[in-house]
Amino acid sequence: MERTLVILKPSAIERSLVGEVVKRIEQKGLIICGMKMMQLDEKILREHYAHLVEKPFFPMLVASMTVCPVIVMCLEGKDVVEVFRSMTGSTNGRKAAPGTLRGDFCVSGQQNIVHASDSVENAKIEIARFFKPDELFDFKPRNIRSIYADDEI
Ligand code: IDP
Ligand code: MG
Repeated sequence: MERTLVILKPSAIERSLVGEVVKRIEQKGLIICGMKMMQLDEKILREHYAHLVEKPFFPMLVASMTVCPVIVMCLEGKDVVEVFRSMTGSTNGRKAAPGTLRGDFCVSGQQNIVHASDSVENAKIEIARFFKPDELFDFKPRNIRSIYADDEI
């Protein structure tokens, strides 16, 4: 099944929103196949946010992403990249729809609590950037047939 990368950003850690985000992931029926705390640095952020390195706000973004450790998660599910992007909502929390993580828990364009991979291709690259193979677990919960129909898995 498809996988995606999630980062619980320092804005989630410092505001004690880890449980809220994990709760929604579990309630939705997504499988957590990897999860760890780590301290990011500028080197990894220059890779992860390569599309933003030239933006004037990039130094501020690096500062905000390194202020404390983050929690990285790998999620698994059918179409999980699209599913979790829609649960995340628009980049700017002030514009994100109510019911999404950003729409419900933040009001900032930068301090927006979660990162979610934006394509299947990028998800593969991002998962390999943040996880070693032996930190990911290939298992299915025993109630998987209550989560998906037989022809969906
Ligand atoms: P995304 O997180 O919704 O995929 P991206 O455009 O990939 O959005 O930007 C990555 C992150 O960079 C955002 O989540 C946000 O934290 C930060 N960011 C994006 N645009 C701005 C901006 O205009 N000002 C400050 N921070 C920004
Ligand atoms: Mg992005």
